Amino acid sequence: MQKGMMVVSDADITSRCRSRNKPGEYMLLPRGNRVEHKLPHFQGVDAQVLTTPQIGALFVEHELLIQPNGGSAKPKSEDLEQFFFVLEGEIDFELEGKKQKMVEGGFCWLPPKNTFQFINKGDSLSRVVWVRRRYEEVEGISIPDPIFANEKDVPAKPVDTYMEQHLTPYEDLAFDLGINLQVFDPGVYFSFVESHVMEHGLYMLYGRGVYWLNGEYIEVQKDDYIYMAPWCPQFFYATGWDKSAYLLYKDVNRDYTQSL
Ligand code: UGY
Ligand code: MN
Repeated sequence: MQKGMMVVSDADITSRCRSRNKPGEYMLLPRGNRVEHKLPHFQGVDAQVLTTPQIGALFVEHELLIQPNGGSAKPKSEDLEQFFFVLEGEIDFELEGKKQKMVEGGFCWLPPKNTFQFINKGDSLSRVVWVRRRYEEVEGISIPDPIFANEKDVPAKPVDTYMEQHLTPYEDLAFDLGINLQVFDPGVYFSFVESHVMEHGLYMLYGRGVYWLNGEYIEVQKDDYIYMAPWCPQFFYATGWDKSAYLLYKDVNRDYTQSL
């Protein structure tokens, strides 16, 4: 046996695994169950794959683990819109030649075909959530310009029973990619069970709670990831003594006729 290798001392390890995959309903992917991959055009970067079309999703989401001096190997441009959110550490981001430092809580949204690259100039690991989807253009509505900001500067508004920050301003119909940050006081729960066509990619930032998904109760905590399929009935209540919050992807502002 390799020195330092983890020895499973408890035969119940699988019964304690919280990861669940219910195709067509939801998937819970705690941090401890995620595996890492390399991606083309990056160096010093490991990627955890969170959501892909294999599960039926119309978006792709990764967590990027960026070592000091790691980042893009060369400028990158894609036919997709993109959203980056810094969970931990920092990155120096360059968009179309313009430089921006992004620290914890920093985020950016890029329209399709923008050329970007980034590097971690810090001396510790940076963790970044990366969401991509195909932008659905609408006649008469122009594609928005890129956004760079920090969630600390985005106003929180009361929605239902909790506070919500729109990181992409999807009150504007030009956005079809909605990212919001939802913050819950301990004990707060939704006022109704949501069921909607929009998919979710949910990244738990801090705190803990119980998610009710299509009839099942699931405990969730910091660093958990949940994919919710269209129409998955969903309900959250926050537990513990402190606030909890998650970063939430949803598709917005389009009429689902694109694939007819
Ligand atoms: O806006 C939403 O769809 C959001 N409230 N859903 C959720 O948090 N599961
Ligand atoms: Mn929802």
